[in-house]
Amino acid sequence: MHVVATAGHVDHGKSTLVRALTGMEPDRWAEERRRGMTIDLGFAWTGLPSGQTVAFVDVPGHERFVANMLAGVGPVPAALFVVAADEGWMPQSAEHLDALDAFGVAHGLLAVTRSDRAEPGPARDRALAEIAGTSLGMVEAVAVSGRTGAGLDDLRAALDRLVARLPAADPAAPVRLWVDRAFTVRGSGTVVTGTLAAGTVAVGDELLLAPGSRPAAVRAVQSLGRARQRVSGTARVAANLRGVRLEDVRRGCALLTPDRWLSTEVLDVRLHDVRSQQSPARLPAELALHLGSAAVPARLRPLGTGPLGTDTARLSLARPLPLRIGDRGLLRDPGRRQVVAGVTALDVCPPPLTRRGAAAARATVLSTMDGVPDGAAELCRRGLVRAGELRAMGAEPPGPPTAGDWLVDPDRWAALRRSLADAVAAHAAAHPLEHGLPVEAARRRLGLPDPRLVTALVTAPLTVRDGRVTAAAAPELPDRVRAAVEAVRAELAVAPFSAPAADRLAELGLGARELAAAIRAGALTRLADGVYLLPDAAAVAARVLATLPEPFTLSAARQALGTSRRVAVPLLELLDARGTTERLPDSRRRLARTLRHPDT
Ligand SMILES: Nc1nc2c(ncn2[C@@H]2O[C@H](COP(=O)(O)OP(=O)(O)O)[C@@H](O)[C@H]2O)c(=O)[nH]1
Ligand SMILES: [Mg+2]
Repeated sequence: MHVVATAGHVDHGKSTLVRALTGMEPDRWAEERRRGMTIDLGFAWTGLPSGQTVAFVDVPGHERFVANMLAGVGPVPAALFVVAADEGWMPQSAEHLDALDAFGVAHGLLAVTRSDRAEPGPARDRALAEIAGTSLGMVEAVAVSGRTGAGLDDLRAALDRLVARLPAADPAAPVRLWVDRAFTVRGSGTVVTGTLAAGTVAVGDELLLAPGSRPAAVRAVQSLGRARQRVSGTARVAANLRGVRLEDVRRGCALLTPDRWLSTEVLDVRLHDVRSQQSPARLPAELALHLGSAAVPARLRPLGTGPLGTDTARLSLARPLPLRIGDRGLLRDPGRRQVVAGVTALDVCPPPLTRRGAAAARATVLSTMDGVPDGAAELCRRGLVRAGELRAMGAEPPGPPTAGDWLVDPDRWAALRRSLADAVAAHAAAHPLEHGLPVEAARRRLGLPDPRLVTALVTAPLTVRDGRVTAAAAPELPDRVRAAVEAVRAELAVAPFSAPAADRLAELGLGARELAAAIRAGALTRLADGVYLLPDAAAVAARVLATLPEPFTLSAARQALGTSRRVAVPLLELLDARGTTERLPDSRRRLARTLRHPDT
């Protein structure tokens, strides 16, 4: 199926033409039929001589209802442009053409209607000249009369040629169904309709409703009035949803394949076809972004200039939209009732502009971007990004993830590896008793979002043991030494601050060389000459001391730790040096209020 939107000035015969082609009534509301004027979107469809089916989204031409027109045209890839032979080019002819151009609609056809009332030549020539300068380019023109039926067969043939040129949509693409109508059907609940650009909606699908990510299960699907198990874009789709109340959904919402779309309130865009009379740099700041069937208040911040003036800008939206790189939309000035510019989304997840000069730097980056998703370029710019997030932006990951779902730019990775080595060395110097830098502390120090990235960064001579990154090689202890060290560790596990006495160490055969090896292996730590404890002794001591009334004396600390002065004195000095404890002028101590090393 193909979907084509009508466009053109009010009363130029759009609805009459759709009625004549399809035998269906596009003006659904009684008020529309009473006033003889389209107010809201209408839907109708017909077979073409080739056997193809074309559905029409019939739009209102009156300037008061331009927002409805934009919601109908936004998701549709082709337009049937209508101009009346007897009236010729009119204000909404121009406004609708501006909108099609801003959306980047590339396929179209001109119908010169009411040609029973006037010679169609002048209106046709003017319209073709106007259209030629837009994204539609050169289009076929057919003179018709919705009243007499003259030219309708030519129009059907021309529609066949038009739809044959439309690019095929990918049925496997993620679904983003922009809702253009929502209503309830007695006994079935909420139904939404929309133009499905690509992808497949099937009975039983678990989709998400944006904004808000409310789960929406597809209970039933219809297309062109018939129940279907599945419908692939491009198509008109009606979906009966479970879990969604009518008040939860309205025009401008979208049904999404889960995890495949980013909802964003901030995006960087390229402006094109800026139509404001003013200098482009002085575009109004408060605009409306129309994209898909949505219309959202948007604040515009110009960023950079190109050959035609302001060329890139940041948009801040009043509510989030599910957007991808390359999405086309338009900006309208609701006050002046005027299409201001088309936009192409360049970056749907842009960095904040907080530092001085950030906007100018951003403009330089944006000047290199064209709205065609490029996974490698995105990764290079970001340094670090989840593969799923990149896909949700519309870009393919350039390679396999480095850790978890994380992709890392090679240059960034090399720099991170150097930073990690530095951090481990600095930590070892500052904390000689600790066996390496905790992975979580390394993650924070490197500003990484996931500890798995730290682990992935570790290569020889660094290693990870017991949740810490260390530069010390982990030499395997000879069996005899290991047994002796394990005996010491077992004793310390029971009494963490009863450092083995010299004769106990001698009895186990642990001399200076063996003890040094045990320290390198991370099995023990040396607190002072001849004083050996488990590597986590300082942290355990801090927890014990935290239970004491403050300030406490050395003697109170010694008793709480269940140890002697031989251990307590160097241990407290170490804690003082690390800022865990604070030594007062009277030699009593308390735990420091702000720990200088909260990581450890
Ligand atoms: N004579 C004549 N009148 C037409 C033709 N097409 C539409 N009309 C009339 O023009 C008026 C507006 O038509 P309509 O289809 O509602 O225009 P729309 O606003 O573009 O949808 C109606 O009174 C129609 O009867 C045509 O081909 N010939
Ligand atoms: Mg109409």
